[in-house]
Amino acid sequence: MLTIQTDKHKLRDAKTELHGGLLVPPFECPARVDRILTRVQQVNLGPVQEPDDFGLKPVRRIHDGEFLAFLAGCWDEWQAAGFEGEAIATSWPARRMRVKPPSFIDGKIGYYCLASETAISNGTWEAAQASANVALTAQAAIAKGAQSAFALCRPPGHHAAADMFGGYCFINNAAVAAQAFLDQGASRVAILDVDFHHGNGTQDIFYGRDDVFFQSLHGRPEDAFPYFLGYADEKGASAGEGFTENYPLPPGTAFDAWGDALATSIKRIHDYGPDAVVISLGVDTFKDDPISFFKLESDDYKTYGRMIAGLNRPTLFVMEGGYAVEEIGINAVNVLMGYEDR
Ligand code: 5XA
Ligand code: ZN
Repeated sequence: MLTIQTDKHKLRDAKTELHGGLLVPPFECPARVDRILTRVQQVNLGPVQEPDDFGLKPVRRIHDGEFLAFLAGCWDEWQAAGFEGEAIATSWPARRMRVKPPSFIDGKIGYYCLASETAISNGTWEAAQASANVALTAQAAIAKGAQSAFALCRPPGHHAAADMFGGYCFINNAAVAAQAFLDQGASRVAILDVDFHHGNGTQDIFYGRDDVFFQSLHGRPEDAFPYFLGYADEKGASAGEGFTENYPLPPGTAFDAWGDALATSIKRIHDYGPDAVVISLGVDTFKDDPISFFKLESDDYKTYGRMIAGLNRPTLFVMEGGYAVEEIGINAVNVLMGYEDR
């Protein structure tokens, strides 16, 4: 399987994450990609290539222009305001307030942010664009005839909505790639999000549409980030009614129950008959993940890679979360090896 990767991910190197009331080193760190890449090479998964530059046109198909301008200027505006730390939102348009972007960066960042763990710093915007290019290059390889490809994206994307960042995400790489399939002639695309966290951004982007079938298996919102979306009764709206399906699962879920939910989801995707499948591949479902509560074992990743292969559709794997850095390479690449039945 072809892997697309760039060292530009290292430009995303925030030093702080707001976690448990403390500013700690971010869980979403450059070492994650280094470990996965090492494993890709160890098992000879296939060639590793640099991404092409697609510019912002395909990104604008998904994201709001004002939001992208905010991301591009945020760090400079934050510094110009004289703040000493990294850019972190502290105020939001909460219930019964005016949902209107302020001019001053301290307010503007709250308008465009969905969760304050994610700091913006020097290089964040460049890395986010490079990550989208990784997804688009892998998508292009499939459009040219490859049966599968691995977009080793960092930063991840599935929490990013059309006009919101957070949960370590800025540009929704999976959504941008899905839209590219459609723009190049596909009529239906399925997105299967197997990250521990609900893909709220992806759901929100496609909620009113019937050309993208969105499925997410995740920690139930009563207990897990992003908390405010991902219930089983969210099924899409207007033309999108019936094209979103959520599988919220409780703390302690191991592969028996998780795999059952996946089998149901795969059957639903099979019945939909997509031209292409995009997998939002997060491995924070692992039993030792430091910020999640599922109990998958390393071998389970191979098993479910095989299950995904059973769909027999062109499949783009887009890297999302996973913070057990020691095992992230084994777990992520196990999915890809399972898919290839190795
Ligand atoms: O998939 N999303 C993540 O892994 C980010 C979770 C952020 C929790 N504050
Ligand atoms: Zn996650």
